[in-house]
Amino acid sequence: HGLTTALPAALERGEFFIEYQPLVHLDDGSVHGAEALVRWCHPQHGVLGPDRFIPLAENTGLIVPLGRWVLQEAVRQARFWQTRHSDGGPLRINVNLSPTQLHHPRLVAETVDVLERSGLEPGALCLEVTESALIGADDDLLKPLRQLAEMGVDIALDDFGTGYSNLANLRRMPVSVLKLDRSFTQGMQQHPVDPVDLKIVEGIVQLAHSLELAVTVEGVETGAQAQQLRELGCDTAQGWYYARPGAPDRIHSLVLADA
Ligand code: G
Ligand code: G
Ligand code: MN
Ligand code: NA
Repeated sequence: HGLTTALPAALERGEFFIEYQPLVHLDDGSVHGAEALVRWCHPQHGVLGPDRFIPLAENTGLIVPLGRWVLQEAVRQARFWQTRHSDGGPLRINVNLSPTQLHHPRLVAETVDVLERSGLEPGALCLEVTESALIGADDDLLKPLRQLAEMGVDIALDDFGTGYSNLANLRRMPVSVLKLDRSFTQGMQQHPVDPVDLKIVEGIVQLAHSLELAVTVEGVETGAQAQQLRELGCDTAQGWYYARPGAPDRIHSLVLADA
């Protein structure tokens, strides 16, 4: 595959960049943080989304240096936003971790290093891990996440509801946020909303809150969905209704608009 062989040189040449999508508090729409979403500005094919190259990077192991770059860059950016807001702001940064990164022996050491060098407090970082990456996870896999969580880093279970994880398993996972998959939010767009869909989301939110997990909803595209999800007790949201992924300056202006 041409894209696969081009990956290492692309990283060296600085062809990757990050877009940021805000996460907002559902109650008042204020900015809570942003998720870092990597893109590849390919010299021939133009801008490629992560779905086009993350799986290739996973297969070849290039995800490790690429993921390290994303983490460094996103943490540096978050620290920059914080210093530009006079109050130092609670702005948080979410970074996706792929399964290979999760298995990498230096994940904890490198994350600590990136945080220390940037000056960002660990509590401002949230690492997103997909539900499927943690299915059947044993202690060896959970240990680094536990160490990060003990330092104050938030761990979010991404795409929640699409995997097959046993809900009871959540108790032994060092997770503090559930990111409800976009498919649930899409269900909120039907008129009328299927009452069973409502019950399912309501149940997940109650369970999450009883385990002291926060609930973020993805893919909010309309005000009606936002209202519905707010009534169901979700905490934070992300989606085109608030903002599409975009350049870092966009986040800065959204935060300033709140202030
Ligand atoms: O923007 P969207 O097409 O931007 O993202 C698609 C998917 O790619 C999402 O599920 C997201 O979790 C994943 N993704 C985006 N950026 C990264 C990244 O830096 N690392 C990993 N592992 N996944 C990412
Ligand atoms: O981490 P992950 O799967 O969740 O990344 C989020 C993905 O969802 C990215 O591809 C992003 O561009 C996309 N996305 C973000 N907000 C919306 C939205 O409101 N609607 C849809 N359809 N996709 C969204
Ligand atoms: Mn994500
Ligand atoms: Na997701």
